[in-house]
Amino acid sequence: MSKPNTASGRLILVSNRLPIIVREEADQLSIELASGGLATGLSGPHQETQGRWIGWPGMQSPGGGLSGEVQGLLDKRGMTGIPLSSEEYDSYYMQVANRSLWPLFHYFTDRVHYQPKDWEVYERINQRFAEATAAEAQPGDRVFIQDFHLMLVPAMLREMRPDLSIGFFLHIPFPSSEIFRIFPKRKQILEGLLGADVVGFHTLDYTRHFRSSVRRVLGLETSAHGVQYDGREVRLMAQPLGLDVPTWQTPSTDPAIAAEMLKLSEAAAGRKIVLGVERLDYTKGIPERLQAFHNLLANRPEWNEKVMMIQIAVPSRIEAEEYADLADKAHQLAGEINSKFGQPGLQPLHYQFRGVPKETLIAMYRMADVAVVTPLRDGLNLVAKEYVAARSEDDGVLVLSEFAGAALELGEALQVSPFDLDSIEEAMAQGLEMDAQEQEERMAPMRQRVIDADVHAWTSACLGALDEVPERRSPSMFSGQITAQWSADFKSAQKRLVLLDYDGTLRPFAEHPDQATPDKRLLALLKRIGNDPNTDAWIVSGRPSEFLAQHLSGLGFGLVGEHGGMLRGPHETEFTPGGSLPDDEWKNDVLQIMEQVAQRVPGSHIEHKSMGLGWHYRAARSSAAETQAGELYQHLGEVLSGQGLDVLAGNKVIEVRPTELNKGRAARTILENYATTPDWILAAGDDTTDEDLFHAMPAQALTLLVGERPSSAHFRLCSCSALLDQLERWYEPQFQATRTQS
Ligand code: GDG
Repeated sequence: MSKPNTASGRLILVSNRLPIIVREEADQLSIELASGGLATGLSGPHQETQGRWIGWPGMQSPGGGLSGEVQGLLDKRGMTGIPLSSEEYDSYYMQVANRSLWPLFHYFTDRVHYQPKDWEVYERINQRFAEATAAEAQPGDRVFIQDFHLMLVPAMLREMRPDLSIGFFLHIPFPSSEIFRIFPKRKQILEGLLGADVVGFHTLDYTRHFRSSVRRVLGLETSAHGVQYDGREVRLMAQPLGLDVPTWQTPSTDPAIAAEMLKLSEAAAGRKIVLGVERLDYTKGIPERLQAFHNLLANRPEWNEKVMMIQIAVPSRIEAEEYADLADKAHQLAGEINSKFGQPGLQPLHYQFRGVPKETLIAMYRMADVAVVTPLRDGLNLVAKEYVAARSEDDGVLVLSEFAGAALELGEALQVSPFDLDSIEEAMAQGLEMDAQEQEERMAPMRQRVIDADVHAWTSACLGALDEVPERRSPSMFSGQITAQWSADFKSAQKRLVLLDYDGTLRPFAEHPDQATPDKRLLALLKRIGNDPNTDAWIVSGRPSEFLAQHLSGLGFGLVGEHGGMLRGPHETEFTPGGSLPDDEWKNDVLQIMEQVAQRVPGSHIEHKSMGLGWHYRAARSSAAETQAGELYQHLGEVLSGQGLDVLAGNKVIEVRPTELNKGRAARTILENYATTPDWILAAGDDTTDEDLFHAMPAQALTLLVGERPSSAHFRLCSCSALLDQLERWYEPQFQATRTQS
């Protein structure tokens, strides 16, 4: 009995801006597809699945709607336009996205212009995007939402359409939690993003920052894969965006590129070329770079007539005052460099405050001896990758900021700190002087990497993660026809095997583990199961063996304690180890760490087991307990890595125990005792340690999760008492009698 496998549906893309350019000529509207790596990567699956792309078409809608003509044109291309009035554009896009979230996420906290009234508009527009998506999506569709403009959409959409698989990708950095938690709406942003099933970032650093923000701000538990939230596992992934490589490999014989290369070589007049290209944005480090170029000319006069720099600064968000100030500053510096170091007919700096056509850009990448990409902070940085992809001869030198996400992939670049102007100047000089062999040794591996990890690799990784979502959902309820079928099988079975976890499965959690003893109802039920001649029954628990022996002896059950560490058969009186005992040297170190944390969190306590140690914080009063648990989990994971020990984040407990000993291994030991596998097997459990038990079960077993979370169990019941009700029905004498008669 396996879970339904939902075939991937259509792809619904959601981004602030649609990938189009709307043109109006002689009263005639037309729509052209915009080029760009992201649009190219996503347009394939968009078309193949006959999907939909939802976004703002780029023109302001004073009346609050799009004309039928525009919508008709978009429709033909599988697009849905979201209208924005100029006031909405200003609040949602300029003020919140560009003047609050952009500086915050790039660590420019002093530039954050947060205004509650603008945030309301951001919420409203996110709601508008979510509603349009909910209306568009059919059952089984996958939704992929892009970037920081739409961070509330995942949760809003889930509220309306919990059936959809929802992915989100952040194209800018996710900052350290120390920066992120400054923002007044930090909680709402995290909850918004956690509405997705998969959240993607460019680098592992950003996933780590996100995880620590989630722990710190929302107090949630996180794991290596993601975050447990609202009965779901939100998967986090690090996948840097790639290029549409062929664009940057267009040969130099292309007439437009050839013409541009000729123009450039005339302008260079034999000088080497240093290149900078970006939107004019304060994150990109343009004034710092110009200053470093100034210093190069001032400190190394031998280069004065041998080098020219081209700096393309594409106007961007220029209506905001900080961008206008930046433009002034860059202009002023450019003027200073040329007046100081220029000679008649020979300007050292070609500063262009405008964008250039793609062919010109390719020509510049091909001609530049050194590309200087030195952002102060950048999510990834495509320019660095484009320069590398365009170097078909494996020559040229890339100077790259260590604060760009792309630095992790482009390790052979000359990496610099953009805050250290001397290091930029030094790298520029080193690049200008580098011999051909070293250039190739550095460029060739980078180029291969950029070619391999292209935009299609990014798309298939992101969509692949979305495809897995249906399998990661909570199991479906154990009810109706399914229960009836398993009940019929129960009756006809000759030999049954029942494996039950204890805490959270048979007995709800109490504030302190010692208080969670079995009550009369549970004892009566267990006795009935244990006495059934057709049933072999086991408790498979994380509890110390002493607790199990004290409270669950004499019921006819076999007992497994310490997550499989200790076993005692139904007719035995002593526990034996579930495997070879590892040495105990690690325990003192772990105990010391746990004691420090326990001291800080009143009400928490440490549990000693023969195989492991656990720090319990269910009874902790301090709201910092979750944060401490997260820190402890991470710290122990790092300290103990490679020692054959597992660190488990259970239900309000962090445990350390030998990897080799788990409930799955204990279950396999039990199963090995049968010459013929029992014909009716039940395994029930609630927390992640029970997943080992579920995995160890043969395919025909019934695996039941108590509670709601993603699990490999076949079905779920909502509570301990629902499980007890079901077991009582199966093991009541009347039910047994029907079996005997039949
Ligand atoms: C954000 C993140 C992340 C630039 N000038 C011209 C021109 N460009 C093109 C480049 C490149 C793109 O613009 C810029 O991309 P970046 O990645 O460098 O930077 P952002 O715009 O800040 O992008 C960034 C990116 O999202 C993707 O996830 O890498 O970290 O900040 O493709 O070629 N194109 C043309 N003329 C120009 O003058 N034709």
